[in-house]
Parts: sequence; structure tokens; C-alpha cells
Amino acid sequence: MSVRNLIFILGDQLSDTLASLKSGDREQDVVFMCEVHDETTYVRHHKKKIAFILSAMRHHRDRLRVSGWTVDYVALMDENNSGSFTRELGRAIKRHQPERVLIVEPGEWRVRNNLDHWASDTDTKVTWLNDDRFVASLEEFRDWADGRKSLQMEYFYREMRKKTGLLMDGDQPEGGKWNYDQENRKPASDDLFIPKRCKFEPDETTSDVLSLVKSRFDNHFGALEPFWFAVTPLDAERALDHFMQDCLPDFGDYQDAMLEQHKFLYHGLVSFYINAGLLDPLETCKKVEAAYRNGKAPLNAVEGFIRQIIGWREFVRGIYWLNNAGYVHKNALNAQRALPAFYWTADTKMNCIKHVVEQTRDEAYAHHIQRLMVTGTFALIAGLDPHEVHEWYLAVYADAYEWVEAPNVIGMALFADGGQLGSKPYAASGSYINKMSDYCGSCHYNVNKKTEANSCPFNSLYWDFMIRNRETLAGNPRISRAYSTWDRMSEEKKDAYLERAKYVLDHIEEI
Ligand code: FAD
Ligand code: DLZ
Ligand code: SF4
Repeated sequence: MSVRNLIFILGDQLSDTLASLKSGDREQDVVFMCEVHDETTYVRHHKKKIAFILSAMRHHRDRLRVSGWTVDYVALMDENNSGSFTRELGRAIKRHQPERVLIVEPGEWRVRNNLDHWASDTDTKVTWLNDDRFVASLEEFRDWADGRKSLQMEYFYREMRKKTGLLMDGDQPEGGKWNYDQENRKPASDDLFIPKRCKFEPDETTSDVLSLVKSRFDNHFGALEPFWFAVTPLDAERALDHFMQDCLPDFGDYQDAMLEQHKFLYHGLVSFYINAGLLDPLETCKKVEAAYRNGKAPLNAVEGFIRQIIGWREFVRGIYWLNNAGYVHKNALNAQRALPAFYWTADTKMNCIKHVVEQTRDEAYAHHIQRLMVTGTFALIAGLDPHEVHEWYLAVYADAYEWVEAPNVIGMALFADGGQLGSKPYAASGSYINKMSDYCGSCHYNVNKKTEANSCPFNSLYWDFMIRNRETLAGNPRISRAYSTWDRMSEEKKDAYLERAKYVLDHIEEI
């Protein structure tokens, strides 16, 4: 029988209820998946990230076959593997002669653009489907954004709450407030009871992939083992259940905290599963809401978690696609400094950065505040080139795809989009890290010293950043107070800050 649809599934579309599978037919259609060299190296991804995606893809292939689908799967080491999505699609079309190709819109502009060109160059009939794993379609986001002077996540989030009915009491927010973030900023102390996390032993499929990654990507960043990620929806669901039972009640309180001995605190550790399709974001939020309704978790924790998913996650995707290709090249503050080697080696005396880079190397994971306020803030105030920083984040985290990573890095952390995503830069001195973590206690530098040779580099870089960018930032009402503080300082103090910052920047590879 001739093939009606060739259903092309990408490595982050591993959902059993993907739109193309829902509209396909097991009797007449063929599913096509391919492991390709181009995707594994367009940035040099962390070894654990490659292993996670390839293993999850192979498990998805096996599940689809068991449920009756015909799956044409090209593995990375297959003899004739041509190394790119478009060339592999070309070969698959020759094999199956389908009437058309069915693709759920890819998350990344790069991939969509390549596939669009390929389809028109080869005259291939492609039907694109909306990725209905997101609450808002791209069209809906565009309509919401259209004509607004500024785009604020909070207002978009409220629309998503109303649309999904999550944490709603009629047409009002549960508990009377839309946002309980004020209750979510507690520092953690060493004596907290921190639960053990749910980890999974590699099965035979994963072990094969681990051997492949070891032999093929040994020169990529990161530790491959121990490899403990879930690679199936069932195990990802187990990880979510474990989070809800042991961590969710404290998730809100300690969301912004950082402790040396506790990499994960009470965070979800679910972004890699949600982004790859092993967990459905809306179903995840519904489960978390049920924990609140059943008295198992407080409102501040549950609202905070749900806001990250139907608020921030949806919002950053919308911003990314409003900008298309241009977003990753934005550089509103004209930051030009090269990424220091310690982002890869962790060889720095700054304990906070050392710690976060080591954790990133070992786990392909760091939580939000580590990404934003440690490696992100340093990159911002040291004036690191946004595109280089973007490529670092895209490579090193297991949950990183450009649609979600770039707005968080270029927009939120670096303010390189000029304020489209966030209303002010997250510039901070060392005192923020000192308040929210235990990193400073064992640091080579003294967080309380401002300009001395042993002063925390964040302290002088903060002022250097503010002064360097005064023309651009002074009009921003959310940070104008900082300039009043600067203007009240003695000239000697100002000079000392700028001199210390110059020393730090001139010796950036040694600090
Ligand atoms: P939790 O803290 O438990 O949060 C729950 C869920 O909310 C996450 O799993 C995630 O799905 C969602 N979420 C939370 N914050 C955000 C956000 N700002 N944007 C989108 N979704 C969010 N997230 C990614 O998924 N991929 C990335 O490449 C990525 N890069 C980032 C880079 C920087 C500089 C910053 C500041 C943040 C980045 N984030 C990214 C957002 C966030 O840090 C991660 O989603 C989170 O750390 C994942 O860990 P978790 O599952 O334990 O999250
Ligand atoms: C990230 C990634 C990697 C490392 N390898 C593959 C692959 O071999 N095959 C595949 O289909 N997807 C892979 N991915 C995920 C894709 O990069 C991701 O689906 C697109 O960037 C989304 O637009
Ligand atoms: Fe980081 Fe400064 Fe604290 Fe050291 S003193 S850990 S560099 S914030």
C-alpha cells in the first residue's frame, strides 16, 4: 500500500499525543525519526544532553512500534546517514514515496527555516501543524502582543490562568492574588532537610547510547556518567510524582536559594522532560494544582510552579518567535568581551561561579537562580558578548533549545534585547549571592570588601556596568535610584571602584 503521510518527528517532539500522531493513521502512515550529526554539533552539546535526547528518541521509537506504528528510524552510526534533517528527509521520501510530509512546527527558527527552504527547493508537499503542547499558539501570542507598548509576563500569565482555569476561583485568582512571589524568597540554611532525588539506572538502550556518546563525543563538555535521567514518559512521571511528594511543599519558599552541598534543593528537575515531550506541561500543572486542592502543598509553592510553566515558559516562546532569527544576535548594550575560559573549566577563584560551572559540568543542570544570578549576572556586568554567552547556555544544559534558552539569556540575563523581555537588567553586586547562598563563606574573595585587592569582583563590576551603560539605562525608573547613590559617592570612592573593575577585567582569565 502506498504511504499517505510521512510523519517527521524531531528529538524534542517525543510526546505520545503529538499533533501529527493524533492526525495520522497507523495503517497508512510512516513515522520518520533520525539521529543526525548536524543536530549533535550545531553547538557542542553537553555529553549528557546528547545521551538524554538520543536515548529518549530510541525509547520513543520502540513505544511507537509496540503501539502499531511503522517507524523508519535512522541511527547516528547507520552506514548511509547523511548527517542532516533535510538530506535524511530526502532519502526517506525516496524510500516511501509519501503523498505529503506532516511536521509539527519545530521549536527552533533555525530548523524551521532549513525545512522551509528544503520543501520549496525540492517541491515537497509539507503540512505544518501547530504544536498544541503549548497553551498559547504562536498566533494567539502575536495577537496578544499586537499593539501593546510593553510586553509583561504577568499580564500574559493572567490570560493563561483564565484560559486553562488553573488556580481559578470562578473568574478570580485562587486566594485573591495572581502572584505569591513575595513569599518565595527565603535563603536556605545548611540544616534544612533536603530530600534525595529520583534517579534512574540506564537500561540496555541507554547503555548503548552512552557507549556511542563516549566514543563519538568525548571531546564535548561535561561528565557523561553517572547518567540518571528518565528517558521514558513513565519514568518522567515517576520523577514528577517524587517531586510533588517530597519537594513541592518547599519549592516556593526556597526557589531562589543556593547551597553548596545541595545542587537541586526543592526544584522540579523536570524542564528536560517537559521540553523533550516526556511530560506534558498542562497535565503537569494540573497534577500540581491537584496537590494544592488536596491540601498536600501550599498555594505560594503551587502558584509559583504553575507560573513558571504557563507564564514564563509560554511567554519566552512567544517573544522568541516574535523576533525570529534576529533575537540571538541582539546586543543592545554593545557588550564585546570574549567568554572567559572558566565558563568551561571552572578554574576561577570566584567560588560561586566555580561551583555553578562544576555543577553544570557534572549534571547538565543548574537551577534558575544559579543560571540568572551567578553565571548570568557575571556575564552581564563583565560585558561578555551575548552571542557567545547564548551559545554556552545552549550547549551546556540538558533542557536547552533556542526558543527557551535565548530569551532567558539574551533577554532576561543579559538585557541584550533592550528590555523587550524584562523591564530592567539583573545587575547585582556580591551581596545578592551572599544573601541567597552559602558560596561566599568559603570564597577566596571577601564579599564585604568593595575595592580592595581581595574584594568580591561582583562589587566593582556592578558599578562599572552601571556607569558604562548610564546613557542607555539612566532613564529606566526601576534603576534610577542606583545612579543617585553613585552620584552621592566621593570622587575617590568612585575612582577606586572603577580602578578595581578595570583590574578585574584586565585580568579576567586569572580572577
Ligand atoms: P523549576 O524551578 O522546578 O521550575 C519548574 C518549571 O518551570 C521548569 O521545569 C520549566 O519548565 C519552567 N520554567 C521555570 N522558569 C522558566 C523560565 N524562565 N523560562 C522557561 N521555563 C521556565 N529553561 C529551559 O527549559 N531551557 C533553557 O535552556 C533555559 N535556559 C535558561 C537560561 C537562563 C540564563 C535563565 C535565567 C533561565 C533559563 N531557563 C531555561 C529557565 C529555568 O532556569 C529552567 O527552566 C529551570 O532551571 C529548569 O529546572 P527545573 O525543572 O528544576 O525548574
Ligand atoms: C538536540 C538534539 C540532538 C543533540 N540531536 C538530535 C537528533 O539527532 N535528532 C533529532 O531529531 N533531534 C535532535 N536534537 C533536538 C533538535 O535539535 C530539536 O528537535 C530542534 O532543535 C527543535 O527545533
Ligand atoms: Fe561570588 Fe563574590 Fe561571593 Fe566570592 S565573594 S562567592 S565571587 S559573590
